[in-house]
Amino acid sequence: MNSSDTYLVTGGCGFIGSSFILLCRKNNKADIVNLDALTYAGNPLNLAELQNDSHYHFHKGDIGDKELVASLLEQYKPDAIVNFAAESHVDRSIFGPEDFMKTNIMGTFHLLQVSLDYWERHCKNNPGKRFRFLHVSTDEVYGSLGSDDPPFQETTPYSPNSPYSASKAASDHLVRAYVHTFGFPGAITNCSNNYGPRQFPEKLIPLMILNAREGKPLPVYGDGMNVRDWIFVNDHCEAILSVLDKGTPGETYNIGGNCEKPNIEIVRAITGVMDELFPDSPHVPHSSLIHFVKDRPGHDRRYAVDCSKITRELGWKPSMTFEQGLNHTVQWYMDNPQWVGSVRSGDYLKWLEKNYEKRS
Ligand code: NAD
Ligand code: TDX
Repeated sequence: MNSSDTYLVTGGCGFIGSSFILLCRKNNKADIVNLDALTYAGNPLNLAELQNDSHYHFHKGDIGDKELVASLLEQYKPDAIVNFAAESHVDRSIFGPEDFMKTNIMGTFHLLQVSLDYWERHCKNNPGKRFRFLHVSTDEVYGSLGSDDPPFQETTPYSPNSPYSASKAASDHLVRAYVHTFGFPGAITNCSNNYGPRQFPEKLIPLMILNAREGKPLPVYGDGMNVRDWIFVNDHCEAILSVLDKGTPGETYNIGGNCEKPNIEIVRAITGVMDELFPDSPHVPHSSLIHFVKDRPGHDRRYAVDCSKITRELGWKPSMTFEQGLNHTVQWYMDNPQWVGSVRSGDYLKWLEKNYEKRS
């Protein structure tokens, strides 16, 4: 891919999509067309700094809207489509799975079908037009590991356990089937837990940062010993760029941070950073705010990702240490009260009430 390329990015107003777009524009990597439905998780403020960038175009809409997607493909003739658009929160998928099926399965299906048509008409028989469809997925499709199991590899059988991960697994299978059946140049990335600036504060790390600052309880599910493999969001975005540039169509690439930690360790690390930043706070030690609450139903015990394939084949590896990444993230939330205010709408407050009332 080169700097005159155009990428159609879906879900670009969300956490990872916005980081990806900012990275692309910062490096003048490609022109960006961002298609986002602006659900509760999509925040135009995430990309406010691009408002005068003539190489960035925003369109509000649904990936399942075939006419709209077809017209965008005709208008912009992108060199790649990067599909971030999804419902992404596991707890929400337990309380209300329908939107997950609509966007993650049917939305991806419609996007694929329209993209296939575009590719067949404009790229397939045109040696001058290199095209990629990159589907951004999750390590959760592989299910849950025991404490002694080896990390997930690309060949690990799918075994999704939540409505969220089942919907992502279904979308991965659709991409795979379009590659196999039609020779469509799709690739899939399965990444572990991201953290960093602009993550919606329903997810563990930003929720704990904001609650700790405000002296609210820090709700740890179950015994706090569920393990996740944490990656700083920019490392994930760099990995996606390397798959777009150097990846082989039809392949799957696992992406991870080589950073397995139990949840309680993450929460304690956050309270430690808060103690250092705010030694005069009445909530010191912030660890006194930790509360163990009722577990998530079907809570996967452990995720760990073997990302040796992308390192070996494409030369990517994570660069941010957890300590650096966490300090940077906490500081970002402290420095951006306007952003925090903007996402704490009525919907967010209703969600907190619904989720955490059931756990107390
Ligand atoms: P997010 O919830 O922060 O953002 C999702 C974005 O998609 C929002 O901007 C939303 O408005 C948009 N969207 C939702 N439905 C849409 C639709 N029908 N049409 C168009 N846009 C729509 O999610 P995120 O954390 O940035 O995750 C992005 C992608 O990465 C998802 O596919 C997710 O499954 C995957 N992923 C996330 C993580 C993680 O730790 N957050 C890890 C691995 C993979
Ligand atoms: O209040 C909480 N307390 C708590 O103990 C919350 C919100 C979470 N947790 C636990 C549940 C998980 O074990 O922390 C861990 C992380 O939870 P989430 O931030 O909800 O992430 P997770 O369920 O692991 O899924 C995330 O990583 C993979 C993303 O939300 C997915 O989109 C991605 O695919």
